[in-house]
Amino acid sequence: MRFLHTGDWHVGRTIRGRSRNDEFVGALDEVVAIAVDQEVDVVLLTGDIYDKHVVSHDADVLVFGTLIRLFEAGIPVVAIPGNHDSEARLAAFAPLLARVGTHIVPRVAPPDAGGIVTVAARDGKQRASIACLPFISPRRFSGAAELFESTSKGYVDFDAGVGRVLRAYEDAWDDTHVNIVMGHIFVSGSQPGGSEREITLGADYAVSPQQLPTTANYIALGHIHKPQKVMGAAADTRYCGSLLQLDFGERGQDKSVTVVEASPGKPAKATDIPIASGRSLLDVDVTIADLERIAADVGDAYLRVNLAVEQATPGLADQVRRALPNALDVRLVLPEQEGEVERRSLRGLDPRQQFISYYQHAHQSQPPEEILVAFDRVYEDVNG
Ligand SMILES: [Mn+2]
Repeated sequence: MRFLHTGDWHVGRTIRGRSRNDEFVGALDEVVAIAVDQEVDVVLLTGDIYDKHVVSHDADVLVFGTLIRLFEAGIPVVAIPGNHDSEARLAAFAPLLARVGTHIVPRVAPPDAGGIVTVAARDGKQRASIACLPFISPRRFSGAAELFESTSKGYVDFDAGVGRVLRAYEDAWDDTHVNIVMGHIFVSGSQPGGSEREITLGADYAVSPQQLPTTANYIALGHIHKPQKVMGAAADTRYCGSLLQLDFGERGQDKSVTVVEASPGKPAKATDIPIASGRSLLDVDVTIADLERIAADVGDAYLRVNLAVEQATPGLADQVRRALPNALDVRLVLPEQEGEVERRSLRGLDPRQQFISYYQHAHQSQPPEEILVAFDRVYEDVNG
């Protein structure tokens, strides 16, 4: 059987207030075209379908339209929520979408209560048993009693608890089927793409590769935005990555979907197929004299501009934006002063690391855990 593994669509995501709807339209056109060209039997949609719990009409139009086009092409979809999706909203839509071939598993469920979705190949000869592991917050997973125990016990239990769920799926599998796991989880050892929510990549959300079923023909994961094969897992386990470079942390990353050929009892063969519709996100170092030349080079890329000047004068950022209409951030780089090297090196860090660095500088000590928790909460609120 052939599967198309895609996820982390984040439909509805904007960048610095600019809509990316056109890019999503292009990328999802590509996804549908690849599914049709490759004659896949099933699309595995591994969570973070939407970017936010509260969804814009444009985002719904695009997601529903994509699912209907796949249905009309005779290709069923199996989908799970990610941490960006409202599982309650997807649960509400599930019975409707089931009528158009999209099977959503909104919550973790035992194998015989909807946790495993069985799909037939289009030639009717083979069947796939797809075990679904939607995003689960460890806080909910651990159960109320364990909220009173130490944090370390909490995350050991999350890892072991996910392992128990996966073993229950494995026990229910039929070895004449193609057996697949799809999950929205962070497997320890994988490399973040740079714009996932940091808070969901911590140790308490990690699942160790040893917990993943060894008898799976393929394990399709969402959550990490950089496409990659997961090391240390017995079965072929991959993150398909996001469809667009969603933020500057993902600049320079090639985006793709994964097409998987799998048969019962045989290793799968996975191939990444590029998705080209998204604009590039670029960091550029310029002077005022360079602006014209850079404008000709960068095409429609979104830019983070570091403008080197002798001194800060009013209107510089406007001058950059006139020459480079896609400059989203403009930062002035003044001649090296004390502290400048340190400030410059901050640019390579993600926001959480920048905050830690700021805190260390301001307080001459490490930020306490509760401050970091508060930072994560505020950052998550601001970033939706
Ligand atoms: Mn995501």
